[in-house]
Amino acid sequence: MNQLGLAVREDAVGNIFGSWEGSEAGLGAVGTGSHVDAIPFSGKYDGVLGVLGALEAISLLKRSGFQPKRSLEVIMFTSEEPTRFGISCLGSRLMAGIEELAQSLRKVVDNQNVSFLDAAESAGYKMDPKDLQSVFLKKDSYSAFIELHIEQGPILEKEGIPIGIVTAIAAPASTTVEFEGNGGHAGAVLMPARNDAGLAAAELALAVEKHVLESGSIDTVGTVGILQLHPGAINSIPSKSHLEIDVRDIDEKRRNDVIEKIRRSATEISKNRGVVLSEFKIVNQDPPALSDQSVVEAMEFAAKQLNLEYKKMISRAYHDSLFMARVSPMGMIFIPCYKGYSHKPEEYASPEDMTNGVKVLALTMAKLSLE
Ligand code: HGY
Ligand code: MN
Ligand code: MN
Ligand code: MN
Repeated sequence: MNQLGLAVREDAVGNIFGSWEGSEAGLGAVGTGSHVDAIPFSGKYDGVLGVLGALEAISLLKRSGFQPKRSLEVIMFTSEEPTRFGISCLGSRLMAGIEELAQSLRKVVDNQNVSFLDAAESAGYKMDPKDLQSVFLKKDSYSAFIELHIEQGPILEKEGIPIGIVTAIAAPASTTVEFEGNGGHAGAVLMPARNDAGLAAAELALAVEKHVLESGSIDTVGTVGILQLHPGAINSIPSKSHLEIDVRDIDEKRRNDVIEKIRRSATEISKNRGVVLSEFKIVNQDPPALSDQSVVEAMEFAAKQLNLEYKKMISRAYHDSLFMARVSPMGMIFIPCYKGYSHKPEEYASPEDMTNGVKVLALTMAKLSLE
């Protein structure tokens, strides 16, 4: 950002902004950006493309002699992927002004009992709890926000289309569940005497799949991505189990119905197996987001100008854009990725596809900057 001559600033939680001041800097800026953090054993394009690609788009506009009217801003968001403190997209959720999150971050601890405030301080972000509210964006800070991202699905590659224009982002939700039983010796406790918390978790994991499939829509998806057993020894009956369940859909009500069925199954399983359902917590249950028509039109204009075929599509993964949509007109540009792979090391996007994405982003921003 410094090398490009952008004015760099950082907020209390480490969202980083690089601004190219326009001739009418008092107007809402045109923002773009994404994240560079990642889940364990992930790829290197998810998020990173939207940050480095944004810088390249700015560089391209500077090299071509463009003069922005509205300022252009690149944002690198804090903590999109990690859920160390229970919730993803920490930076963008705070920017969107979610008051309950600002309140909960004052006291939340991770599974090692380290508080968010202490963790932030050791990462160089010492703050007073009330600084969390300072991250909230002021009204009309952005007239548009556009995120460039790999598709994370197979459609563009399969159909040989270089650009995806996102019209909506599916609605994610996550839940944590815990069962507790008596545990005991794996040899000495006979089967009729057991209440195995691990088996309760296994049964619930299968119930998640069943309820998701029962929705009857291909758009409903559910995953048990974390399943932990305590004490985690081969010769000990699990006395505690912990599941984290991710459910998504483009239809919010249908997704919520699935979560309700999972809740009922958890209660039923705990009764049948004589274990205690010690937690059923909905961590987040976000609504979907629609792209803004004016941003979609600008992206279509850019793709047409560049002679690039495009397809309108839904984002099934979520992004910082899901939360930016609450405070700014939003749009997203997708590019193909190898076999649709994402959240695994084989993730790949070709230089040619990335170049196309950067060009569409640059032209979209230029157009929106002059409006
Ligand atoms: O999980 C998601 O959709 C995003 O990659 N954080
Ligand atoms: Mn991701
Ligand atoms: Mn991402
Ligand atoms: Mn022993």
